[in-house]
Amino acid sequence: MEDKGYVLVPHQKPFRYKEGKYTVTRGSAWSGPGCHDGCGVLLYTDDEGKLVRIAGDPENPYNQGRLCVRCLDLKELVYHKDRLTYPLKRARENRGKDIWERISWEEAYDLIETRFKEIRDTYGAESIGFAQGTGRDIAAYISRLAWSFGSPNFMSIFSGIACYAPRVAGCYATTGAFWVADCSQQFADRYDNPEYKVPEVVFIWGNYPLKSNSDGFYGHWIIDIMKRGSKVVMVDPKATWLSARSVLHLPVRPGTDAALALAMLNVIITEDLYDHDFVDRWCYGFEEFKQRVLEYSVEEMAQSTWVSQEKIVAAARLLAKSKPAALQWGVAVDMTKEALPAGQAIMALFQITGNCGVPGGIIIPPEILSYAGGWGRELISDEQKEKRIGLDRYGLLRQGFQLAQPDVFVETLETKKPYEIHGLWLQTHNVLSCMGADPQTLYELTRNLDFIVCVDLFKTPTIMALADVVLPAATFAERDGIRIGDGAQRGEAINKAIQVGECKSDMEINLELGKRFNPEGWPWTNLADMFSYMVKPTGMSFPELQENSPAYMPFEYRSHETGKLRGDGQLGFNTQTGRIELWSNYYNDIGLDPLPYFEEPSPGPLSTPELLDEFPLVLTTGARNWSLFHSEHRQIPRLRALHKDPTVQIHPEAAEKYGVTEGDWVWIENPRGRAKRKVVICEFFDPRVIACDHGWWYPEGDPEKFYDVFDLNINNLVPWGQQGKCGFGANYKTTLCKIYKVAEGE
Ligand SMILES: Nc1nc2c(c(=O)[nH]1)N[C@H]1C(S)=C(S)[C@@H](COP(=O)(O)OP(=O)(O)OC[C@H]3O[C@@H](n4cnc5c(=O)[nH]c(N)nc54)[C@H](O)[C@@H]3O)O[C@H]1N2
Ligand SMILES: Nc1nc2c(c(=O)[nH]1)N[C@H]1C(S)=C(S)[C@@H](COP(=O)(O)OP(=O)(O)OC[C@H]3O[C@@H](n4cnc5c(=O)[nH]c(N)nc54)[C@H](O)[C@@H]3O)O[C@H]1N2
Ligand code: SF4
Ligand SMILES: [Mo]
Repeated sequence: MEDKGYVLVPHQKPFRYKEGKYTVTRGSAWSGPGCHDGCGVLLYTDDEGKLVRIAGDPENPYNQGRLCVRCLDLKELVYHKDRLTYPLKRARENRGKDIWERISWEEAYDLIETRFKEIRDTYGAESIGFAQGTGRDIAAYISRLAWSFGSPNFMSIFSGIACYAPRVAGCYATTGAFWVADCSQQFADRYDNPEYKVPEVVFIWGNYPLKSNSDGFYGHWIIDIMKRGSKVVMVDPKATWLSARSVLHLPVRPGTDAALALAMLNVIITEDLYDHDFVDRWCYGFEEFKQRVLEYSVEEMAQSTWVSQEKIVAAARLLAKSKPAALQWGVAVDMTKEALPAGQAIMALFQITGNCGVPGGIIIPPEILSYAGGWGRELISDEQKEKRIGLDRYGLLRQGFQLAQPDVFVETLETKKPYEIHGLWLQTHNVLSCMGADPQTLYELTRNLDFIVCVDLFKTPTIMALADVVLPAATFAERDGIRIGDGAQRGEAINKAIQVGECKSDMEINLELGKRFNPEGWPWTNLADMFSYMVKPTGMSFPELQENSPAYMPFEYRSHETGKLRGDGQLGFNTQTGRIELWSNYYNDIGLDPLPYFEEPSPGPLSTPELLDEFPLVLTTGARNWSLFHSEHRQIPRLRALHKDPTVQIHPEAAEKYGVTEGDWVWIENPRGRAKRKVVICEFFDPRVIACDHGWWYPEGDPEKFYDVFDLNINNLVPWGQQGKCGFGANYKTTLCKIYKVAEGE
């Protein structure tokens, strides 16, 4: 074991030990089922190798022994009768029918190898798309599979890649790095680290961390810092448990976050509350930025955002006067068409107030391995790389982001230009239930493709509708792996405790198939060798990491002052000017507006007032709940009991106005489509706003009706092809709609 300066967490016991009659395996809960975090867990198994109990690992600094309900209930999921436990195939003419044949892994691999190679030989490797969902440990392995096969089209089939990618791409373009709220997550000794300071105030913006634990950020840390004195400001259209405990709640109209941020910037600049020293030394383009910001008056933006002028001014002053102040933001920022400038404006609030790189402010999370760029880029030829869908249209895809642009992919399915798509590899991706916009159109465009493979834990609507071959994936309890995901990365092992059926991990599947597609691209004889290769930067092999997890990377604050952020060792940030670019050279170079701006979401009450008569309500969708991860967990009885049906939350005044009452089944409809929901009356929202949950299908429903997904999916109301100007961002969380009762028999 080579000393690379990593800080290890001392353990009393090896990673696998006996406790009474049980064997305990220490590890990480990442993934499946899905989650962005991968908390430290202890898996208890009995003599027969059965999982009997799961507990949080108190020695793991990340979650410090805590677990949420989805992990606590893992046993029910792992041994569920509907788990996929062996490979399946279905004859091409039976697509859509529940007629499957059990096959061996060998036969499945043979079939996939033969069909994929046929398609590659006939139409080119680019005609197969390799797609994944979120929050499961797959990014590195699926990008490598795609690129080693020769396809540049690695992606999520997700309009505007409207999750995380806009925030990450925007931050990289303007600052050369991504930033996260400092909750001491980068230190093995956490809040006790002598350098750490809790934020005086934390802005929680378009995010509900207690339920979502998003992007490697464990929600409980917010409670931890509140207990240590942090104040909270919530930017959320919804009144919540946290907003009730915050010093300010800004109930922003869905899709208008940029307007709010620009108005706050206006206050901070006009009242001269910004950090002159930081702006002078480390920011570029302040004068132009200031002129732009001054175009957004508090008065006008209050009208756009439905947040009062007093609250906007109070929030701006509180932010500017609190040192340090942190930002914890979420997917609501991405789920509007012009997400990039929205994120740019929100980030600028924390930049011009001097909160970058300071203890308790926003920090650049240490990174062992960059997944955002994918793994295995060297395996695809330059010629194939250039065929990536969307590359010719969007400059942002050229640097850093290696994904195909999904709206252009859908367009390509339809127009067959610049080439035809013939196959799909869908791994951790129930795209017809959850990620895809307009699922019926997506279904029509994919149902006749030559060959489709899905890798999943359960039979989903996507599998029923599209798959020819289905491969059963393992949960985190059933596999080895490494946890190097989002947020502050730590080297952490996922350790196998049990085997269920013939399930294999995604890593094993991709390694075995990868060897068939391109043996040089997958030179490892087994998984441990592959993982050892991947965690080399820690100075440990995989077996060493298993004993020494989690391993924390060396970290320092204000690294821009010590030349650690740039390849050339110069001081400053990793941008063209070495500064944080408030006026972005990068955007300017690729033909985008270099400054942040706000565009009214459309459709919307201010942009399309003519629609208001028929579609009077603003709809936001998809706010997370405790027990369901996207389209998962619907078949797990205890988790489903916490959230039984798809719901619409509506204010009592609005309910009365539109003639619906608690428990009614209703349609939520806009010009694009409609979805069924059950009414929940509450005063969480402005009477002009309603909220629907997402990801719905009924596993108990008819598989040949794709488990009712086309009635239940709220994305029936979301179009393809309305992505932001930069290719990122889409209106998943803002549209206009109406509500009316489902007729009898419907
Ligand atoms: N209207 C609306 N739509 C939304 C959102 C919203 O807020 N509003 N949120 C969006 C966001 S942010 C995202 S990221 C997407 C998510 O969309 P997806 O990530 O596509 O989520 P799922 O539909 O749940 O599909 C994941 C599938 O992977 C399977 N699975 C789980 N773990 C594993 C594993 O380890 N291996 C394998 N092979 N399979 C696994 C699950 O059983 C499930 O069928 O949805 C988006 N959809
Ligand atoms: N339990 C559970 N956890 C999850 C997931 C899950 O499905 N279930 N999904 C995971 C994924 S992929 C993601 S991306 C994250 C997302 O998790 P978060 O980033 O927390 O996003 P949401 O829960 O969709 O929305 C957060 C808050 O934004 C508010 N909101 C809605 N519209 C707007 C708006 O226009 N502006 C602002 N400022 N706020 C708005 C909602 O009311 C909600 O309270 O969660 C991850 N974690
Ligand atoms: S955040 Fe919750 S669901 Fe995710 S790994 Fe941790 S305990 Fe499990
Ligand atoms: Mo997401």
